[in-house]
Amino acid sequence: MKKSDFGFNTKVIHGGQTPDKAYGAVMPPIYQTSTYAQSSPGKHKGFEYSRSANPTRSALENSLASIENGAYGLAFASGLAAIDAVLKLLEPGDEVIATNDLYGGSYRLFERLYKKAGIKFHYTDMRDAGSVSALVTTATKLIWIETPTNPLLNIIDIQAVADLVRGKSILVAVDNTFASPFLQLPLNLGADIVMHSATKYLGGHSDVVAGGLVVNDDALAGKLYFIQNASGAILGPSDSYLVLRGIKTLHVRMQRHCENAARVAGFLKGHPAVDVVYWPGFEEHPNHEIAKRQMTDFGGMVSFNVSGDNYEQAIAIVEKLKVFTLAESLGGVESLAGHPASMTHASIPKEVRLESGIKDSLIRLSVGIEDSRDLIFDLEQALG
Ligand code: P1T
Repeated sequence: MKKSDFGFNTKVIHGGQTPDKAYGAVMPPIYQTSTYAQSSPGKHKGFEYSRSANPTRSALENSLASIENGAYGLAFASGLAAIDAVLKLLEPGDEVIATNDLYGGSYRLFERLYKKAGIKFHYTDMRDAGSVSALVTTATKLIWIETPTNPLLNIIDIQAVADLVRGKSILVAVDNTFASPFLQLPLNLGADIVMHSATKYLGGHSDVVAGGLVVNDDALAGKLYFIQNASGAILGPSDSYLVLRGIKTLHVRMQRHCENAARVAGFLKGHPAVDVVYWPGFEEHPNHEIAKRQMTDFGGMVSFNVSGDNYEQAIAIVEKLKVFTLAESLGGVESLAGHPASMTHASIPKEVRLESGIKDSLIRLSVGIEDSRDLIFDLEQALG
């Protein structure tokens, strides 16, 4: 049996991994070294300098490729460093079409750094995949999809978008941070690049900041590897180890995240202090059918607007939570709550944010893997 034929639960543990060559260590040692001895100039055992490659990082990169059903993985110092590497593929004058509801830091990177490098960004509501067509020009080089989106958990049909631009020399990149490969495999759906903030579900324990890219195409992998080495935003060996260790339990954590999120979403729906609940598992979620088709479950994130669109009330609620910690980030074992307008999405101008539907009364929950009963009690007392 080829390793690529393994099921997902086997891949997260064994995919791309071999016992260490020196002593058979089952987990890759943390090769905390910057350089490697050469017996003669250019004669070495496959590693020269740790910016170019490091065995612990390579183990993680092989794991990333395996779990995303890709051929090549690359690990970066953060999710944003991974996005930055993708944008460095572009030339001045190139155009990008991105989803209008996306992580504030991605928007900031696009608008504040790459716009001045001569890249043009168009934002559109990709819940209707057709909205992409009207924006495609001969200058379009990249489609940037986030699904489920951060923070409104909109669902974008990856295959439909990929089909629209097939054969047009336009790269389709999917930020798979919110879903993780346990829920969705963008490369199988026609995407060219999968990106991760491995800080989130892949790492899974809120103890590391990391990013990753996975691709299939040899030439694209070569260009990204060149950028990774030339720009140098690589993930260090200790952090690579932490992400690799996190990945080994991704499947069991994700099951519990999904179960708990379903219970939390069900509790919030119909609560008098809550207006809209955003969770793709609801049948009335606008793209529920697409979520059912392209994902294996509905994820661990739930967002909601406080009744009456009341900003002060939203702040009071997040301040009162005791089991949920008020903090940026998501995807760790512990439950977190965030207020996107003032935290993760504060770098998006208010009018742009409101246009995408991210109100000041929005609360975002990263539902952890605690007892769901305790999470619901906590929300009940805070909403009460
Ligand atoms: O934080 P970093 O590892 O650089 O990843 C950036 C990033 C990229 N894409 C998505 C969808 C993200 O959610 C993030 C980081 N997001 C948060 C810190 C947050 O709380 O939403």
